[in-house]
Amino acid sequence: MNHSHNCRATTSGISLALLAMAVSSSAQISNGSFESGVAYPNGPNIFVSGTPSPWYATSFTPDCYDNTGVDGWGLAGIPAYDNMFKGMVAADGHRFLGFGAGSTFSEAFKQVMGPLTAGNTYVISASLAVDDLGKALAYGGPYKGRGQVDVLINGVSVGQFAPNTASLTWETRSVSFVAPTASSYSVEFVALSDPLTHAPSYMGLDGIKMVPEPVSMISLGVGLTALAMKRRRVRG
Ligand SMILES: [Ca+2]
Repeated sequence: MNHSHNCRATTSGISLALLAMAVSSSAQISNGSFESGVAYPNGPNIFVSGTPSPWYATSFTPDCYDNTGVDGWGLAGIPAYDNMFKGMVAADGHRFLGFGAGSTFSEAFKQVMGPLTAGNTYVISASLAVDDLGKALAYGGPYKGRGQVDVLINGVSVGQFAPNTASLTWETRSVSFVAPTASSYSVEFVALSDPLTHAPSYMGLDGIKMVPEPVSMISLGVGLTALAMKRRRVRG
Protein backbone atom coordinates (compact mmCIF):
# COMPACT_ATOMS: atom_id res chain seq x y z
CA MET A 1 0.00 0.00 0.00
CA ASN A 2 1.53 3.33 -0.95
CA HIS A 3 1.73 6.26 1.39
CA SER A 4 -0.38 8.75 -0.60
CA HIS A 5 -3.32 6.37 -0.64
CA ASN A 6 -3.23 6.20 3.16
CA CYS A 7 -3.18 9.95 3.37
CA ARG A 8 -6.19 10.37 1.11
CA ALA A 9 -8.25 7.81 3.00
CA THR A 10 -7.54 9.58 6.30
CA THR A 11 -8.54 12.96 4.89
CA SER A 12 -11.79 11.58 3.58
CA GLY A 13 -12.48 10.05 7.00
CA ILE A 14 -11.96 13.41 8.69
CA SER A 15 -14.21 15.18 6.16
CA LEU A 16 -17.02 12.70 6.73
CA ALA A 17 -16.70 12.99 10.50
CA LEU A 18 -16.87 16.79 10.35
CA LEU A 19 -19.76 16.64 7.90
CA ALA A 20 -21.66 14.32 10.24
CA MET A 21 -20.98 16.66 13.16
CA ALA A 22 -22.18 19.66 11.18
CA VAL A 23 -25.40 17.90 10.19
CA SER A 24 -26.18 16.27 13.53
CA SER A 25 -25.65 19.50 15.46
CA SER A 26 -27.94 21.48 13.17
CA ALA A 27 -31.37 20.34 14.25
CA GLN A 28 -32.52 23.90 14.90
CA ILE A 29 -36.06 23.19 13.74
CA SER A 30 -38.09 20.80 15.92
CA ASN A 31 -40.93 18.64 14.62
CA GLY A 32 -40.28 19.87 11.06
CA SER A 33 -42.27 16.94 9.70
CA PHE A 34 -45.20 17.48 12.11
CA GLU A 35 -45.05 13.82 13.16
CA SER A 36 -45.09 14.31 16.94
CA GLY A 37 -47.60 15.88 19.28
CA VAL A 38 -51.37 16.13 19.11
CA ALA A 39 -52.60 18.41 16.34
CA TYR A 40 -56.21 18.69 17.47
CA PRO A 41 -56.66 17.98 21.20
CA ASN A 42 -60.45 18.15 20.84
CA GLY A 43 -60.73 16.52 17.42
CA PRO A 44 -60.35 18.01 13.93
CA ASN A 45 -61.92 21.46 13.65
CA ILE A 46 -61.46 23.76 10.72
CA PHE A 47 -61.76 26.79 13.00
CA VAL A 48 -58.88 25.64 15.21
CA SER A 49 -55.18 25.61 14.31
CA GLY A 50 -53.81 22.10 13.66
CA THR A 51 -50.20 23.02 14.41
CA PRO A 52 -48.53 20.45 16.72
CA SER A 53 -46.03 21.86 19.26
CA PRO A 54 -43.66 23.65 19.09
CA TRP A 55 -45.39 25.09 16.03
CA TYR A 56 -48.12 27.63 16.60
CA ALA A 57 -50.36 29.58 14.29
CA THR A 58 -49.58 33.26 13.79
CA SER A 59 -52.39 33.98 11.32
CA PHE A 60 -55.70 32.15 11.03
CA THR A 61 -55.73 28.35 11.38
CA PRO A 62 -53.34 26.11 9.40
CA ASP A 63 -54.63 22.55 9.02
CA CYS A 64 -52.99 19.25 9.91
CA TYR A 65 -53.45 16.31 7.54
CA ASP A 66 -52.83 12.76 8.65
CA ASN A 67 -52.56 9.76 6.35
CA THR A 68 -53.79 7.52 9.11
CA GLY A 69 -56.73 9.73 10.00
CA VAL A 70 -56.07 9.35 13.74
CA ASP A 71 -55.64 13.08 14.17
CA GLY A 72 -56.11 16.02 11.85
CA TRP A 73 -57.99 15.90 8.60
CA GLY A 74 -58.20 12.29 7.53
CA LEU A 75 -57.35 11.94 3.87
CA ALA A 76 -60.77 10.50 3.26
CA GLY A 77 -61.76 14.15 3.51
CA ILE A 78 -64.23 16.04 5.62
CA PRO A 79 -67.29 17.11 3.62
CA ALA A 80 -67.35 20.62 5.06
CA TYR A 81 -63.80 21.12 3.90
CA ASP A 82 -64.50 19.91 0.39
CA ASN A 83 -61.86 17.19 0.38
CA MET A 84 -58.86 19.48 0.17
CA PHE A 85 -55.72 17.46 -0.62
CA LYS A 86 -57.87 14.36 -1.02
CA GLY A 87 -55.68 11.30 -1.52
CA MET A 88 -52.47 13.22 -0.80
CA VAL A 89 -49.89 11.19 1.10
CA ALA A 90 -47.43 13.04 3.33
CA ALA A 91 -44.00 13.64 1.80
CA ASP A 92 -42.36 12.43 4.99
CA GLY A 93 -43.99 10.24 7.65
CA HIS A 94 -47.78 10.43 7.83
CA ARG A 95 -48.58 14.08 8.54
CA PHE A 96 -48.26 17.40 6.74
CA LEU A 97 -49.59 20.91 7.22
CA GLY A 98 -51.93 22.72 4.85
CA PHE A 99 -52.45 26.47 4.75
CA GLY A 100 -53.97 28.99 2.38
CA ALA A 101 -53.88 32.57 1.16
CA GLY A 102 -56.38 34.78 -0.61
CA SER A 103 -56.92 38.46 -1.21
CA THR A 104 -57.80 39.14 2.43
CA PHE A 105 -55.86 36.54 4.39
CA SER A 106 -52.57 34.68 4.62
CA GLU A 107 -52.38 31.76 6.99
CA ALA A 108 -49.07 31.36 8.81
CA PHE A 109 -47.31 29.30 11.46
CA LYS A 110 -44.13 29.65 13.43
CA GLN A 111 -41.78 28.16 16.02
CA VAL A 112 -38.98 29.41 18.25
CA MET A 113 -36.06 27.27 17.15
CA GLY A 114 -32.62 26.36 18.44
CA PRO A 115 -29.72 28.83 18.41
CA LEU A 116 -27.94 29.75 15.19
CA THR A 117 -24.40 31.02 14.72
CA ALA A 118 -24.65 34.67 13.70
CA GLY A 119 -22.98 35.31 10.35
CA ASN A 120 -23.24 31.69 9.21
CA THR A 121 -25.33 30.75 6.20
CA TYR A 122 -28.15 28.22 6.60
CA VAL A 123 -30.48 26.53 4.15
CA ILE A 124 -34.14 25.91 4.94
CA SER A 125 -35.71 23.24 2.77
CA ALA A 126 -39.14 21.63 2.63
CA SER A 127 -41.49 19.68 0.44
CA LEU A 128 -44.20 21.89 -1.05
CA ALA A 129 -47.45 20.86 -2.71
CA VAL A 130 -50.54 22.73 -3.90
CA ASP A 131 -54.20 21.80 -4.25
CA ASP A 132 -55.29 24.09 -7.08
CA LEU A 133 -58.40 22.16 -8.12
CA GLY A 134 -60.72 25.01 -7.13
CA LYS A 135 -62.24 23.58 -3.96
CA ALA A 136 -63.30 24.99 -0.56
CA LEU A 137 -65.37 27.90 -1.85
CA ALA A 138 -66.77 28.46 1.65
CA TYR A 139 -63.32 28.60 3.22
CA GLY A 140 -61.47 31.25 1.28
CA GLY A 141 -61.60 29.44 -2.06
CA PRO A 142 -62.06 28.46 -4.71
CA TYR A 143 -58.37 27.64 -4.47
CA LYS A 144 -57.15 27.71 -8.06
CA GLY A 145 -53.75 29.33 -7.62
CA ARG A 146 -50.29 27.97 -7.20
CA GLY A 147 -49.04 30.13 -4.40
CA GLN A 148 -45.69 30.64 -2.80
CA VAL A 149 -44.52 30.52 0.80
CA ASP A 150 -42.74 33.40 2.46
CA VAL A 151 -40.00 32.30 4.87
CA LEU A 152 -39.27 34.58 7.82
CA ILE A 153 -36.38 34.47 10.28
CA ASN A 154 -36.99 36.57 13.38
CA GLY A 155 -39.88 38.23 11.58
CA VAL A 156 -37.86 39.23 8.53
CA SER A 157 -38.48 37.63 5.11
CA VAL A 158 -35.42 35.77 3.82
CA GLY A 159 -37.06 34.50 0.61
CA GLN A 160 -39.93 32.51 -0.82
CA PHE A 161 -40.53 28.89 -1.71
CA ALA A 162 -41.43 29.21 -5.40
CA PRO A 163 -44.85 28.02 -6.63
CA ASN A 164 -45.37 24.39 -7.57
CA THR A 165 -45.13 23.40 -11.21
CA ALA A 166 -47.77 20.63 -10.89
CA SER A 167 -50.93 19.93 -8.88
CA LEU A 168 -50.90 17.68 -5.82
CA THR A 169 -47.21 16.87 -6.20
CA TRP A 170 -44.50 17.28 -3.59
CA GLU A 171 -41.63 19.39 -4.88
CA THR A 172 -38.52 20.36 -2.92
CA ARG A 173 -37.99 24.05 -2.23
CA SER A 174 -35.28 25.89 -0.31
CA VAL A 175 -34.02 29.33 0.64
CA SER A 176 -30.74 30.29 2.26
CA PHE A 177 -30.01 33.11 4.66
CA VAL A 178 -27.26 34.52 6.85
CA ALA A 179 -28.11 34.26 10.54
CA PRO A 180 -28.50 37.65 12.17
CA THR A 181 -27.10 38.43 15.60
CA ALA A 182 -29.88 37.72 18.08
CA SER A 183 -30.51 36.21 21.49
CA SER A 184 -33.15 33.83 20.10
CA TYR A 185 -34.37 32.70 16.71
CA SER A 186 -37.75 31.98 15.16
CA VAL A 187 -38.80 30.63 11.79
CA GLU A 188 -42.20 31.37 10.27
CA PHE A 189 -43.97 30.30 7.09
CA VAL A 190 -46.60 32.53 5.50
CA ALA A 191 -48.87 31.36 2.69
CA LEU A 192 -49.01 33.77 -0.27
CA SER A 193 -51.44 33.68 -3.17
CA ASP A 194 -50.43 32.92 -6.76
CA PRO A 195 -47.83 35.55 -7.74
CA LEU A 196 -49.02 35.57 -11.37
CA THR A 197 -52.82 35.25 -11.21
CA HIS A 198 -53.29 36.39 -7.58
CA ALA A 199 -55.75 33.50 -7.25
CA PRO A 200 -56.33 32.09 -3.75
CA SER A 201 -53.86 29.29 -3.11
CA TYR A 202 -53.77 26.38 -0.70
CA MET A 203 -50.42 24.72 -0.07
CA GLY A 204 -49.05 21.79 1.87
CA LEU A 205 -45.67 21.79 3.62
CA ASP A 206 -43.77 18.83 5.01
CA GLY A 207 -40.24 17.75 5.96
CA ILE A 208 -38.99 21.19 6.95
CA LYS A 209 -35.25 21.08 7.60
CA MET A 210 -32.49 23.54 8.31
CA VAL A 211 -28.83 22.78 7.66
CA PRO A 212 -25.65 24.85 7.33
CA GLU A 213 -25.04 25.99 3.75
CA PRO A 214 -23.40 23.12 1.81
CA VAL A 215 -20.91 25.55 0.27
CA SER A 216 -19.28 26.10 3.64
CA MET A 217 -18.85 22.33 4.01
CA ILE A 218 -17.35 22.13 0.52
CA SER A 219 -14.92 24.86 1.54
CA LEU A 220 -14.07 22.77 4.57
CA GLY A 221 -13.40 19.78 2.35
CA VAL A 222 -11.18 21.86 0.05
CA GLY A 223 -9.27 23.07 3.09
CA LEU A 224 -8.69 19.53 4.33
CA THR A 225 -7.62 18.37 0.88
CA ALA A 226 -5.13 21.23 0.70
CA LEU A 227 -3.86 20.27 4.13
CA ALA A 228 -3.50 16.64 3.06
CA MET A 229 -1.61 17.63 -0.11
CA LYS A 230 0.69 19.80 1.94
CA ARG A 231 1.37 16.88 4.31
CA ARG A 232 1.92 14.57 1.37
CA ARG A 233 4.47 16.95 -0.09
CA VAL A 234 6.27 17.23 3.24
CA ARG A 235 6.31 13.47 3.81
CA GLY A 236 6.86 12.50 0.18
CA1 LIG B 1 -44.58 14.70 7.88
